[in-house]
Amino acid sequence: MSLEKHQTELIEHAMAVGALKFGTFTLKSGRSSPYFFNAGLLASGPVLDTLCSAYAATIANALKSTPGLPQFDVLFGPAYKGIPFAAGTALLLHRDHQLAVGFAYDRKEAKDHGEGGITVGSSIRGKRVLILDDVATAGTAIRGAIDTVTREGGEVVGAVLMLDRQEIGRDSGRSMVAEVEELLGGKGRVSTILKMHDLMAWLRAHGRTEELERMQAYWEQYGAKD
Ligand code: OMP
Repeated sequence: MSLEKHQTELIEHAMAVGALKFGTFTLKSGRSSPYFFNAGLLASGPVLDTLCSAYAATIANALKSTPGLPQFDVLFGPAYKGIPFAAGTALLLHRDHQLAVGFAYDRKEAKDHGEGGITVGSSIRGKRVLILDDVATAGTAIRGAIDTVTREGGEVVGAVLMLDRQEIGRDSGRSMVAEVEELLGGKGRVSTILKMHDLMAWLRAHGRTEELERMQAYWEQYGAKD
């Protein structure tokens, strides 16, 4: 499996800033993982450029594929980490891919004065919305974002993720992606910049055998096989 340029750039830049680490980490699920990707550390102009360029390229490719992402009006980045990522990606979709879309995000706490409401930015009511999220493991965080958009009157037509850890979803014993795609109307509705297997391909290409073996063992235990 060969990686695309934007995938390699994201892996290497994320490692350089300490956002992607190999070692031993405890996840939200309680699983002990041989790697962890903390998107909150992608926090400088250069690394934001790398990440948002990768999101924009992934979205542009997925819009042209079959089955792929449907057309959408607004990119929704859940608070907090998704806010700068959605803004940066909307900018690059316009500048590099000639796609004009709005961006929006939620507040963690609803505001009861001024303009009120829980979403900020472009209106999502009655709009086709693409959710942009960072890491998905069992799919709990992405489901929360889908609920928020739906409650505010938007139609979630798809999602784009920075990293799909390729683990089993919350509900059915199938992969997280299969569960979320079903929720959103079918195959192709979830696109990702990187999957766990892309990280493994990078480790293999760089001769990092010990880390690769630990990743393989984790995948055999917790990976989604569908
Ligand atoms: P789910 O909600 O189960 O899909 O897990 C996604 C969340 O797990 C992310 O929003 C993070 O809070 C956290 N996480 C990471 O950020 N990076 C990882 O590599 C792994 C996790 C995790 O705990 O599973």
